[in-house]
Amino acid sequence: MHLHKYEKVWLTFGMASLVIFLLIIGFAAFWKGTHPQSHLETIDPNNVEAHDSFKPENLGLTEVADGKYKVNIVASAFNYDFGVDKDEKPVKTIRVPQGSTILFTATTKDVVHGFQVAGTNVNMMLEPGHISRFEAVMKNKGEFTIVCNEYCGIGHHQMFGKVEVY
Ligand SMILES: [Cu+2]
Repeated sequence: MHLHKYEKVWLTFGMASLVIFLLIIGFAAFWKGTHPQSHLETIDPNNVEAHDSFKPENLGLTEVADGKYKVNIVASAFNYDFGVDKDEKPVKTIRVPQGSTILFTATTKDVVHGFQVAGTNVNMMLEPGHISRFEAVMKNKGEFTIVCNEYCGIGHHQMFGKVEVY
């Protein structure tokens, strides 16, 4: 079978691109730990408080065992609700020691939001009617900004928070 020179060039280019893309996906998934969140549970977006995890007193950080934490979050335009501190001020920073395991459980009351902890492998999509869960180990010390990476409206840039690993 005769292959034209340009055909060979394009075939090689196509196959090389495929291999490169698969390597990038493999690197992100197996080395960097980037995985989609669990989306199996559903919830009524108009009544998220009915779910135990999203009752106002259960929001934010809770230590469940030594080095194991859970963080419950309700997202809405344009805020992440991590509950309130002892002075009734909204919590914006989650503090955990290095090496902690955190189970993030989040949902949204209105539109699709993102929940990314920049610099870690935590990156969830929050969809109305679904509960997103993702467990991550905080391997590195530092301050990691929580950002919404799904454009959700005019106040999108005001959705933020922080994870501080000490
Ligand atoms: Cu947003």
